[in-house]
Amino acid sequence: MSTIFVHCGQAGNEIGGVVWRLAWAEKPPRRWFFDERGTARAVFVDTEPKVVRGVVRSLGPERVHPRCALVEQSGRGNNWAMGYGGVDGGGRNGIADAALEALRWQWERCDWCTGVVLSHSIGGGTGSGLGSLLLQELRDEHPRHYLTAAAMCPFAAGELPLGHYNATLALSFLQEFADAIILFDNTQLLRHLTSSAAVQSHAASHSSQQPARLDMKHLDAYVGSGLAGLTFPTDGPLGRRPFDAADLVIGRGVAGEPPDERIKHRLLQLLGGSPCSPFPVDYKLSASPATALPSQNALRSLTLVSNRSSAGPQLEQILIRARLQLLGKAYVHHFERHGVSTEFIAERAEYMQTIVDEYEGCRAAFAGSQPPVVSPVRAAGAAASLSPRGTLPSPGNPAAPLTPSNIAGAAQGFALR
Ligand SMILES: Nc1nc2c(ncn2[C@@H]2O[C@H](COP(=O)(O)OP(=O)(O)OP(=O)(O)O)[C@@H](O)[C@H]2O)c(=O)[nH]1
Ligand SMILES: [Mg+2]
Repeated sequence: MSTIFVHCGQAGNEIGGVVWRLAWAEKPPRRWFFDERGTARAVFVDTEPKVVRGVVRSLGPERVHPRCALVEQSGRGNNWAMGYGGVDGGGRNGIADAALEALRWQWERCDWCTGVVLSHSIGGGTGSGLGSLLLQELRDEHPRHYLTAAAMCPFAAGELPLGHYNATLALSFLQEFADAIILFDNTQLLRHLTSSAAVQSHAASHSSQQPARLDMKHLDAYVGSGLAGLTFPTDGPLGRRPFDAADLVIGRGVAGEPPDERIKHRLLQLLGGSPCSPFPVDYKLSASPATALPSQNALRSLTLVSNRSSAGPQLEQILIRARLQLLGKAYVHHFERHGVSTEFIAERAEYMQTIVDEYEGCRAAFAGSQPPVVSPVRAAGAAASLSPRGTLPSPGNPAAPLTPSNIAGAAQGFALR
């Protein structure tokens, strides 16, 4: 049983590098993640060469199969339309074909593949646009397997002019084609890590240690170890198994130790009850000390992914910014030039609005203690609406349920100890 990873665009590959360094550092190494020759069951793809080459160099070229490290020279100019349609538009997207071919190749070499985990940012061009296309195509090829996206949201200040359009478009595709979305928010991550660094620096002021300076690498380390904590195999009633989208809380630690009731109690306090699930906190334990992630320097760690309505305001902020730009038709010519019309962006924004509204409905119902009507995390095998390759799907197809429930807001809770 294996899971295949695809790392797409700059941020996706930087995070992939962290995940795979942790995978190799585990003792004994997990055979689910590697083929019989010890290379990663992963595809690293970017439209610029630098990051993928750096990641391959740092992991060791023998760890990544040459046909699974795919690069182009041009980049996608922080433009979703170029990532989705290719530089020329018109459905010709050579790197997408190559990535799908590499994924097929990886898939055929697994005895039993549970699905694919995609890591990417949704604010640029490649991770957001190419990532959207890959998910759409993978859903077409594998309607009954889990597709999970670990998506980095752009900084709220909007460091890229097209960032909020890109994020809106990508989120609408993730909602339509993925079974689970793990949202990381750069702004929240930076805030969280800055306050942790402040605490550490306060402690360091009493010692001779210098406080660390925060940069993107710290964000990547945090996200990568969170993703590893979630997606590495655990010991469940069915034996050791890799990640599936049903896991919500994963404890890793000392052999045979039962779940700590105090931690469970604290988690319940933190999360509150859930009107959606009779099991608001579910543990999947890893019984081997080896699975305590080495980067954490701890024998025990707990990874938490919570499916909470708090993802709603996060999505809303992205949407509001995109809609404000759309009102003034700001920058839309960048998309039109590559075959994505203003109407299409408006449609996808409208689609995302329904998700935000559903989250708001959940929050309102929760506040009034009325159990809201939401479906559970979409099960593997749920039908998704499919579009012919290279054509843009129209949103709102009834086959793709408009529920917020497959978007998990993960930013606040990761790696609780
Ligand atoms: N957390 C995190 N975010 C990043 C990283 N690199 C870029 N970002 C964020 O991702 C967005 C830009 O996406 P990139 O991943 O650089 O873009 P890309 O997917 O390579 O697409 P193009 O370069 O436009 O072709 C911005 O919001 C950045 O803040 C990273 O290493 N970690
Ligand atoms: Mg790039």
